[in-house]
Amino acid sequence: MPTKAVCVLNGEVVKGTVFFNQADANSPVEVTGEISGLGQGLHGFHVHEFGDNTNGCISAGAHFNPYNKEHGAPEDSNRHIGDLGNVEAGSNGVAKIKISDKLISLEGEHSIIGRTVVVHGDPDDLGKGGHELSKSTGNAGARLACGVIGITKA
Ligand SMILES: [Cu+2]
Ligand SMILES: [Zn+2]
Repeated sequence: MPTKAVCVLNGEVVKGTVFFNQADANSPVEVTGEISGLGQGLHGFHVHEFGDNTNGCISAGAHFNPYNKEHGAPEDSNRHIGDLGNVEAGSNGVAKIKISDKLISLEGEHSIIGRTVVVHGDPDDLGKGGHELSKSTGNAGARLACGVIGITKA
């Protein structure tokens, strides 16, 4: 049975809606949607551990990483489950999201439902930037907007 989830990103300027769709527990998750209010270019895009926004996006904690791996690119085997790479905004500040990811799941022990999507101010260097934060956060900078991933109608 397919599982669907949605996340409304709500920042001061940055807003967006992200949809998650998984045909069954062993299928990749299709991530689609749109984010507006961004600066042109790449912006780190992750699932963070906690569905807690009590103190804004900071309360969402670190990247979702139940296997204690290093930060990486979506195609890397050594990556956090939450590492979805970057979204890219055009000159109009809008990023269209179209990601298919084999590691995140909407079912099972490591489901991302109830966790937080964060979009960042800077590009995620995918662990390869040589910065002291590259292997933990991709040095993606400020948290511009976030929202909790919730179950939606199938
Ligand atoms: Cu992040
Ligand atoms: Zn990460």
